[in-house]
Amino acid sequence: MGAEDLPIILYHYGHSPYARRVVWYLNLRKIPYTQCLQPMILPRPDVAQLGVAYRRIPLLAIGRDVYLDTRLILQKLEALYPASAARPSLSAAAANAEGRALHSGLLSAWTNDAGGLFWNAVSLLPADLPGLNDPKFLADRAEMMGLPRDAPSPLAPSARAARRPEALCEVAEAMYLLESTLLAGGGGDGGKDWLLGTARPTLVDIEAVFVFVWLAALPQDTMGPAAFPRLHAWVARFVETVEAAEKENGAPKTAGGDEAAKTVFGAAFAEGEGRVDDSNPIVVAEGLKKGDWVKVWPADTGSGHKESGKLVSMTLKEIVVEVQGNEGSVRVHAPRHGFKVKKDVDTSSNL
Ligand SMILES: N[C@@H](CCC(=O)N[C@@H](CS)C(=O)NCC(=O)O)C(=O)O
Repeated sequence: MGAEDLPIILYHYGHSPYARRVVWYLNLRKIPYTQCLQPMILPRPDVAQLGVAYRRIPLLAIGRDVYLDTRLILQKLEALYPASAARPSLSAAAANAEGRALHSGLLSAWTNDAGGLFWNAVSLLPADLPGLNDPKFLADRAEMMGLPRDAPSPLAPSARAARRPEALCEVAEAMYLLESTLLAGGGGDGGKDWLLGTARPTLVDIEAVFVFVWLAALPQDTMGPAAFPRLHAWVARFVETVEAAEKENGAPKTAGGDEAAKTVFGAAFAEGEGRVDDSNPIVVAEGLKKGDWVKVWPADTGSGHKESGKLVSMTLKEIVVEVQGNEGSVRVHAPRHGFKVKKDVDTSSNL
């Protein structure tokens, strides 16, 4: 059975700019999925019943494999759902080696990594956004950032206002970079339609555009269409393209947490077990072997929520652990970049 026959469940909430990356991808490639909608703050019992400790959104289950972090999720969807007439390609690899480099490392790190463009965009959110004035939301995100509950929130309006001038400069600089390089040079005045000069958007567009789509809904300051016409045209083109795809595919099915968990536990694995690469420097340093009990967690945010389970596979790209949920086990896949793995004591005897 191939991944094509397995259920795909996206755990997310509508306001998550990270989840939009995956929703766009699935729609542009016409890959059907089911969504399991989550609250914007903890607790998330639907995720907990899978045995998954990770607290961030989104997560994607393909069969009995659960993928964390959109960077890995997008790469896995690429690998497990090869392009066909029914599933149009978004692959940057189809474009050229430059495109591959841009997607698999550079733009992804630029927009996502700690302190990068995403964080600067957060500093620009309007002061009156309801969540950002809700003490429960601020306490939840303080926990996510590893701060004590009574510490001043870096998301509170006053803290974001203090960072705003610098964030405006950072974001404008990023806009300038795209405007004057990847979006320029299409021949006409308007520059290129997509970052790699392709006829359709690619993964490279998704990696870069999501922060700007989020920002496009905000007051424009010095970053409006007059200053960055190509960038704004690209964002509008992207939104129009994904909205058309979403309309064509129709709304996804929605499952409640119990139904979603039943589907996951009842499904086959999407991938073989893989192996623990014993030449990997972290594997060597930690003395890791397949089957060892380990903890795995994100290094930037949400690091207080650690997966605990048996090491199934570890490569340069990925760490996979088997964790015990309510009705069976699932394999949790985390990208190696941005995540930590450490040997741990087996606290369970039933895996
Ligand atoms: N690097 C992660 C970042 C995910 C992330 O930070 N997501 C936000 C929502 S957009 C989040 O989880 N916020 C806290 C929460 O919802 O619990 C990814 O690419 O998936």
